[in-house]
Amino acid sequence: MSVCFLRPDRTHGSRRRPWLAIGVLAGALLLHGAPSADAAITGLAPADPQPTAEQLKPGLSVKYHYGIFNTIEGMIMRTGGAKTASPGEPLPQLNYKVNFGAVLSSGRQDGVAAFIKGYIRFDKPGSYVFKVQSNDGIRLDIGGQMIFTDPEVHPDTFSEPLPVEISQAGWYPIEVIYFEKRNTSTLELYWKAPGQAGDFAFVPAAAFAHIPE
Ligand SMILES: [Ca+2]
Repeated sequence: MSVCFLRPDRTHGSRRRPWLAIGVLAGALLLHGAPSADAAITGLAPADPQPTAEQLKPGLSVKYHYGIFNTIEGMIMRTGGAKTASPGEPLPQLNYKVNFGAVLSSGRQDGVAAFIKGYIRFDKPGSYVFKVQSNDGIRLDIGGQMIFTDPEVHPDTFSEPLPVEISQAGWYPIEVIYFEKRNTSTLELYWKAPGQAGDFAFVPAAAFAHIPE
């Protein structure tokens, strides 16, 4: 109320603005939180400059932290994130559904957090639709856009189809932050590329690469 007394000319606006602010916030959450099956994600930026064939090695790079985590955010806060993680063997592609087996290339079955990085190649522009299966938490970014997150502990769960509009062919940065708490673990990335026959297929190993640090 003190604002109203000091600036009586703003009284009218101050009655309306909270609703405006709530509307804008709700809109932002909707846009950022859960891409629907209808709304393609746009604005993905290709790597600039594009990596050269000489720089690139197959698969995605991965770094690990070990511990029991409950959320992506909590895990990053507790560990310090990728900067302090230990490098592991690169991942040829994201097709891990290992039941009670070792998580990714860590050699451990539980209590693993992974920071996965590299490039994904879109051979032509157009509409690509991704699908993720995860257990436990995951966040996926491509070309600087968040494509999907399911940041807490959960059993094997498929995402909705995640349509993405690619405006030019080439290599795009990809980042996956993932953790496995206990029991079974799964990390799978599927796509349906433009003109791809049949159902969703794993993003092929040929579409992933990284620059070793
Ligand atoms: Ca699990």
